[in-house]
Amino acid sequence: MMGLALGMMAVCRAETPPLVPLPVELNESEGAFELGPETVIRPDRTMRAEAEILAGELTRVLGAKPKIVPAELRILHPSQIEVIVNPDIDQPAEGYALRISPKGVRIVGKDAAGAWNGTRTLVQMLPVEKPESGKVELRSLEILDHPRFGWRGMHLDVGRHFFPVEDIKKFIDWLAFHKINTFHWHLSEDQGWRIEIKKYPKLTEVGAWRDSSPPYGNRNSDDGVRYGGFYTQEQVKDIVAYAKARHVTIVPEIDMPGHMAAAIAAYPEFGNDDIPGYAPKVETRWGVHPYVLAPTETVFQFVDDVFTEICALFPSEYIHMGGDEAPKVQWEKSSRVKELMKREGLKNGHDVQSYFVKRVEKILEAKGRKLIGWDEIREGGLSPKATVMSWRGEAGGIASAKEGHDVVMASNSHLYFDYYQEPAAQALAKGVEYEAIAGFLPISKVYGYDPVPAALSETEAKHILGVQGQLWAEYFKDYKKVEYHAFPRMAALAEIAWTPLERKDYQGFLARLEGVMKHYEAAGVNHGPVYREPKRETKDGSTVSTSLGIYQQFWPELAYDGRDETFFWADRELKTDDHFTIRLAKPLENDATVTVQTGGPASRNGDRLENGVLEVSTDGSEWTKVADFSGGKAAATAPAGTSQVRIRVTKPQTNWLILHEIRIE
Ligand code: TNX
Repeated sequence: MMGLALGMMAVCRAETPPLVPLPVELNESEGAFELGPETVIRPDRTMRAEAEILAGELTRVLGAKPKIVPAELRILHPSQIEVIVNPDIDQPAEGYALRISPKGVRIVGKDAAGAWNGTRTLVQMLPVEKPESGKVELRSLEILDHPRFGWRGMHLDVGRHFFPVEDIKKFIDWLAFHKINTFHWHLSEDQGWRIEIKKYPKLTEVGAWRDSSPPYGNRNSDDGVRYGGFYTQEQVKDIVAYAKARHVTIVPEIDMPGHMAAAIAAYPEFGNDDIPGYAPKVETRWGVHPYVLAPTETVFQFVDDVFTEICALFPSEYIHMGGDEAPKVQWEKSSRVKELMKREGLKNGHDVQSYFVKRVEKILEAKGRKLIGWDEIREGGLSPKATVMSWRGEAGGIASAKEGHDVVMASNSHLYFDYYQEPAAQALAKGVEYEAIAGFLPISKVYGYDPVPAALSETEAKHILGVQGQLWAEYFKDYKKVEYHAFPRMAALAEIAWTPLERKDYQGFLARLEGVMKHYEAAGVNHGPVYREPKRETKDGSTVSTSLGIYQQFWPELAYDGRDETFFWADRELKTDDHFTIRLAKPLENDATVTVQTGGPASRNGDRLENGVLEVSTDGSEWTKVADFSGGKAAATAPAGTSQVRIRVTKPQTNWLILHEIRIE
């Protein structure tokens, strides 16, 4: 009887549906709605297109496409999903109310974006495949929801590598899935110009192609393979429409005056062609390159022309002008720039950068658009209306907000998804194609980020438009690798961008993420691991100590935690008598075999112990050698009564030390 009651409780226990981002308010109640092939979608006039998308998504789980019946037709339908807009509901922009009751689902948006967001919540609650019964049961509930920030962004660099139209659309689908409403599309780079500009055909004829790229595993070399690609304007229109239908705004970036080598290779007259040794080319290595646009009238005409075409393609309020990493060396050498500096009273390279940015802002303003740029647009003084994307930490964002500028937080410390999501060595142990640019940005760190810096007052904080994740593509040779880096960290981004601070809860997030991962998997998304910090515990309460330092999170306990995948990694060269010691939870009752293995794939088979001994002790003061290390390994019998086992270095070595699971059995 007891057992039965408990069992039923387990079945009925209210579990938060696996929603990421977590809604502002969610209340479950008794009862459920059964979705089946007879269910219809009832959109109002403004939501027909979105209803079509939803119908497509429901097809997967229902086996047939639900009918769409206009909401205005006042026929009562026994099983329906209403999707309507009502500006009078008590929600801010993009907010919505979603109610599930035995009679059906009702989604009411404050605006069309809000109603769309409601459909995304519904989609996250669906099973990932068709249930055998053909019926889907949705627990009765009520959700009231709206975003914390208006700018919930994901960036993607298509300059370093090019991803086909279909992949970009897939990417947009998943932004929408997580209610990320801004896609920052980084379209030009030193290594490739990726968008057709009719007035300047050579931008893509020449600028979209490079002669070589660095291969995985050796960034300072060349594969010698010609590489390139670009989007035609027709394709861009298609993508913009696709995004718009999903309430995702695309903010295009044309990066200038730096990161412009490809365009300058196509049109050398737009660079600083009056300096010695001038020879622009589409770059074949990553990093920061000296080729920057010249601050001349011809170039500002070019910029104006390019933005004319860009603005015709992209309806976004903001246009991104890049502005990052523009070296000043060429300007300093150019006599043309020197003349300009004299004429305009510019003292140095930063002043020239500022002059450049202000000219671009005028160009965009004349087209009715707002300028946004990376935090280097602050150099030499920021133009009054510019919005700043803070990437070099939070400093540029804080300073800009204090001066009254709008800001999007995109800090490389917490939001660069091109960085490793697990310790680099662990990733590289899987293969050279897991190489990433740098860093260590586990999902927990993304989740822990608050886009509003503590240094801002409440008024200043109003200038934080939102937050954005970055996907620089140097080490993304294909879209599968993009997915590997984007997911699941994008889920954490979504939650910090949407969910109220006080509702954030990492353990709850991880639990909900499991449901989200099922969606990724069913759709074939090549997501990365949910990196969990290893527990710093031995397998049985034994204690370990070492004279060596610890590299990253490769704790000593990991060499005796009962798991083969984890290991200890020292952080320096070895000296004679450095040691690693296990004090056993209780002395051995019988003789046991001890095996130790050092080195391994994480350090490409380096970091073995070259000269050392394995020793045992009953009291920790008298030690008996039981084996020498050979080939990085040692094995021996430890007699009954042994209470401590240690590895001792007998000759210095420059390699560090990796210590795999020590077996005593
Ligand atoms: C810095 S972020 C860059 C990019 C690189 C990125 C690599 C920024 C505005 N500039 O050009 O791809 O680092 O993480």
